Amino acid sequence: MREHDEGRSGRAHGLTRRRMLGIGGALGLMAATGLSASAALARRPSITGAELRSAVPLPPPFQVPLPVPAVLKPVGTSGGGDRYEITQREASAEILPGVRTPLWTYEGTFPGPTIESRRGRPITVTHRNELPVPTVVHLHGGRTPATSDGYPTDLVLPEGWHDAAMHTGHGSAHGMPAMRDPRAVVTKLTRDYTFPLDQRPTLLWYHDHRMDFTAPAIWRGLAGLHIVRDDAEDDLGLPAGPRELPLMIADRAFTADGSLAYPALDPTLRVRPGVHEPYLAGVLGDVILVNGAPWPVHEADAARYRLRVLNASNARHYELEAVTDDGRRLDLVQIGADQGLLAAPVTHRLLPIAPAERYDLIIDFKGVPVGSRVRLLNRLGSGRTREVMAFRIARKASDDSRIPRTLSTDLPTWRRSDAVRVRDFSFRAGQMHGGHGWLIGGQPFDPARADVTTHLGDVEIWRLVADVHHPIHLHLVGFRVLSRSGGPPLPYDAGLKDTVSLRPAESVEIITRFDGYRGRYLFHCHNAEHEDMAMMANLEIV
Ligand SMILES: [Cu+2]
Repeated sequence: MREHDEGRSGRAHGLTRRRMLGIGGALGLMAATGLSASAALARRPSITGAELRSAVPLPPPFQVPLPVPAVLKPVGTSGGGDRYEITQREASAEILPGVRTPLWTYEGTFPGPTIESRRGRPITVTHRNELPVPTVVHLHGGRTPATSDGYPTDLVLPEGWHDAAMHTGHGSAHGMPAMRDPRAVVTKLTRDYTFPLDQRPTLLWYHDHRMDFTAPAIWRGLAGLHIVRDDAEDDLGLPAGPRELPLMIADRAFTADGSLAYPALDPTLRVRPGVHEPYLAGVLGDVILVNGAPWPVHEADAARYRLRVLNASNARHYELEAVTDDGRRLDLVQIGADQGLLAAPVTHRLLPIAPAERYDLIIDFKGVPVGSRVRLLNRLGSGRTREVMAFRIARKASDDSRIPRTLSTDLPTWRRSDAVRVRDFSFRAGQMHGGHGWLIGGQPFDPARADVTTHLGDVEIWRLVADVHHPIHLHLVGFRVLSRSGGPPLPYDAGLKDTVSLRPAESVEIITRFDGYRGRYLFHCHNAEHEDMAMMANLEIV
């Protein structure tokens, strides 16, 4: 049976000019120049957010070597699984040459250490919070029981944290009522997160997901990679070892003393959430980091490389291209999406990537002259933000890697007729308790409200519509993109996704099956500032 859920209807209608003015940042500026909303949207603004400018001298591009985050070693093995320990603590790092930058870190580094796991082999990660604020860990893209999924109120409190501070703090910036959540499971100092990892191999990432404060916590450094592997993927013959590189791309800005700049209303991140007015649509930096290094360079063989790209930026979108010194664009051969291998490779010349999306790419440096460079550029940037990183081709080399024509045969094949329900959700700016908010279906996030209740195993179609850019992420499940604005999906929508990029005024249909575990999960915008300003909703699987 097919039922249409109109409960949180999000019918597409044009943005009003008033609403455009209300959201600040780039779009506010556009509205102020007198463009009508429709003209503004016709221009498809490339950014949603406002850019901070660094107050320190920035290094020239392509000088700092590309770091590759260390792989974390398990501290033990028990019951067929591995145990890890991560301490969340303050540290400082030399991100810009000659400049010390204080950070909040997992294990003292940014990015945090990479966890490498095997499909179906469970792991437990004990996180210990030595930071001055509560934290929550979410494994993005993980098929994780709700108790370990990092619900935003499942806080790990630091030593000496008083509940009073927490409860007066929640939501005060936007006048929200204090969000006491009776279902929250709060722990003191440590928490064991258990990940069964019974899922397709892919690049996941873990990051902070604390209620109201996710954006500044990620910005300060609380993000790391997690790679799930399996035998079938190992046997494909893809580039491996030193020719497989994870690339965590994130923009940041720096103050005169070398600290990370961030327009928090409360720089202690203890009490009052939110950012200053010009940044309500998102915080962008003017320095592009890859694996924590500014515009790095990597010495490469003239051979195929597997690039596992994550956009870990709070709000910045990129449109990536790989350009040789003589102006040739190299193919970006996509072999995987957020949730693992595609059925077959898809070749791109330009690849848009929204916050939290991942692409698994093959790039072939064979034929690029030794001593020359291939620059990874961002077509949506301007000035220094047009550059991302470079590969310097250091030597000729043999290459026995391959790109099989069939990469996987286990992608879900849900059809429209499989869906038992269709739901509509709008993602739009709006008023929230007298202030600015980002709303789903016209409502700000409330842990106590059941937004979506579905049955384990149900297939549903969701129709998502946006005002400005909103990368929409579902916890627990992967989904497939069915359509964009009534037309077919775009080439980069292939495969199984967990985050879909809604562009201004766009509508997207996705289809998924809610399987895995019962419990309380989330879906939300992964523009981290939007997420902190209430663009989240509950997904209850019963
Ligand atoms: Cu958003």
